[in-house]
Amino acid sequence: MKITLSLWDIAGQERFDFFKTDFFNGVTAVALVFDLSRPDTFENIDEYFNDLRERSGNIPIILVGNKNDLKKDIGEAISREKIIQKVNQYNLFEFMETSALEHKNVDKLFYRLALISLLDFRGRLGEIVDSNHFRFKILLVGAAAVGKSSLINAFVKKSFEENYKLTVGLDFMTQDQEIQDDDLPKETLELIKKSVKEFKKLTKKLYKREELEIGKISSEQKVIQNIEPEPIPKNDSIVGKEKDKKAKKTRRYYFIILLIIIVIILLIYVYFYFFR
Ligand SMILES: Nc1nc2c(ncn2[C@@H]2O[C@H](COP(=O)(O)OP(=O)(O)O)[C@@H](O)[C@H]2O)c(=O)[nH]1
Ligand SMILES: [Mg+2]
Repeated sequence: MKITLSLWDIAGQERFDFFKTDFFNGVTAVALVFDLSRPDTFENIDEYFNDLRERSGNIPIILVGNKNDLKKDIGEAISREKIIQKVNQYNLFEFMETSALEHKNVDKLFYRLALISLLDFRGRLGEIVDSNHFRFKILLVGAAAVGKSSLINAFVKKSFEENYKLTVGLDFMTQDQEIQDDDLPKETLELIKKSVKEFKKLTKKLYKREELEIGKISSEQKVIQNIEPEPIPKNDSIVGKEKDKKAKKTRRYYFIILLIIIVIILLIYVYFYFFR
């Protein structure tokens, strides 16, 4: 089964801005990444988790402890118990240690992300490319400099950069991944097959409807002839016209008042002249 992974990587600093956006729409699985050498990035997990649940419901999440290679120098900065407790507390799919530097568990991580997307298959529009080809949107979240971009780079480009390059806003890459049917439970395969069938039916219907609607249009209507330049309005825009109308109205108003005043003065004059 071919899976095309769309990998979305966000800048950790922009958590608040990012969680307000639409980037969560259609996400099928998330890697929640922290740095095994920096406990503060692990403490952050709760905030990310809550935001994720709020925005994406119960999509599967893999907890990732990156920079496993540093362990041999600094030892275990975050206790195993604490990590396991977090996995249980939040019902995360699993925990995995990785090293983008040494390319440890990198391919496995993305394989698992593709796999859990299939396990949690919801057959949303856009996920099914073909009966044997699916497209999933994977998101990597976590604090700044935990190695999100490095993990994606290691997986897609098989390379690693020492120099820290800040991700600005959002980065996006795609990569194909083969998944063995044997790795999926029978029920999941059945569900996927059923979804594909329904999806095909639905697209057929949509096509038919489109054909019907297009069929209604007469052939003359379909041809747009006589393409002429549209008249360019003079400098008087709509706003200008509105202003003109208003000015005219006030002018008329002042004229009527002036007329009334003249008439009154005239009447007073006539009164004094003839009756006194
Ligand atoms: N030792 C070690 N350093 C890493 C690893 N992954 C990333 N880094 C380094 O950590 C820094 C931040 O990585 P980056 O991928 O940009 O983090 P992001 O902000 O989460 O995208 C960079 O200097 C990387 O070279 C790793 O597995 N081991
Ligand atoms: Mg980055």
